[in-house]
Amino acid sequence: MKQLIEYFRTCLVIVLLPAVVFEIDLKAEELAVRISTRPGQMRYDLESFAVSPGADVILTFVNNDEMQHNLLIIQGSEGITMKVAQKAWAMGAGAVERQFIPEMEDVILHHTRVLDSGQQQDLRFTAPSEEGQYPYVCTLPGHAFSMKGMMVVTSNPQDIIPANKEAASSNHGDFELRPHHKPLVKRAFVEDGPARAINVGMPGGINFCFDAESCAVAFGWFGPFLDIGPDWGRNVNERGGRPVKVLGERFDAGQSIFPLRIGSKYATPQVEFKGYRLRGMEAPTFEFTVNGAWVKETITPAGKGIGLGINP
Ligand SMILES: [Cu+2]
Repeated sequence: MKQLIEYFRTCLVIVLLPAVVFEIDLKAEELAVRISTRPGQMRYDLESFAVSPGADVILTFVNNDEMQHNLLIIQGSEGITMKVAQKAWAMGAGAVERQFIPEMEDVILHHTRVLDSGQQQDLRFTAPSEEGQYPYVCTLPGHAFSMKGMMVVTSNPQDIIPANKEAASSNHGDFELRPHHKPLVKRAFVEDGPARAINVGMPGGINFCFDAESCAVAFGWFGPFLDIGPDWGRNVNERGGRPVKVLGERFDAGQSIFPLRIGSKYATPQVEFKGYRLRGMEAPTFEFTVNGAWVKETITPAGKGIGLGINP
């Protein structure tokens, strides 16, 4: 009899066990999402993912790039991604301490801090109960043009978009020139640019066009660098190809500090371009004479916000 009870008890345990395990499985309905960066490309490696409404999400953001990045999940109508990014870029001096997170509590749902190269951070959150598209973006200066993606909240798993092709390809043309780990210089005529343009793209998304005629920065822009497609396949002769296209958004290079004047305040200075020097990772140095005096200027991204700094 005792043996029989023991037998039934064992059977009961065997029958119950799978049910218990199953229940634990159901309770642990968590979605683990891992997003890292594509080194040197200013992109997330995952540009869309789907979650069910109200799901528990663990999003691990891994920064395996050399640059700093963050990740904000936001909500809002079309164009909200750039609105948030531009607000972050306009934060000025306090932006770094505030992790490039603008004060937009109703828009920003979750965010990481600014991660250095090699760092990672987990975001644990409950997915919105409302179905829809929730963008994510990096708000470091210039990054939002390419560093973005979409969290799709849907109760229909079939809606899961396999690695969002649209976001990944963008409309930057077939020959987008990208500064990866060091500044890039491209001597080419740019649309609406000066005749003797030297274009510099810097990792971090700050770019500028130096006018070798006036020896001053003509304009700057942030975001992607150049579409050299129109100039592609031509000879070195700059005038041969069609003007290359500036990608991203132009900003005022701060004309008040240009042009540099030596000697009389009022006379138009005689400037002569002598050349530029590129040293690996460092920003390029331009050399020219102003009324015979030799001048060297290193042009770097501004310490804060969007802009350029000049280091004589
Ligand atoms: Cu970034």
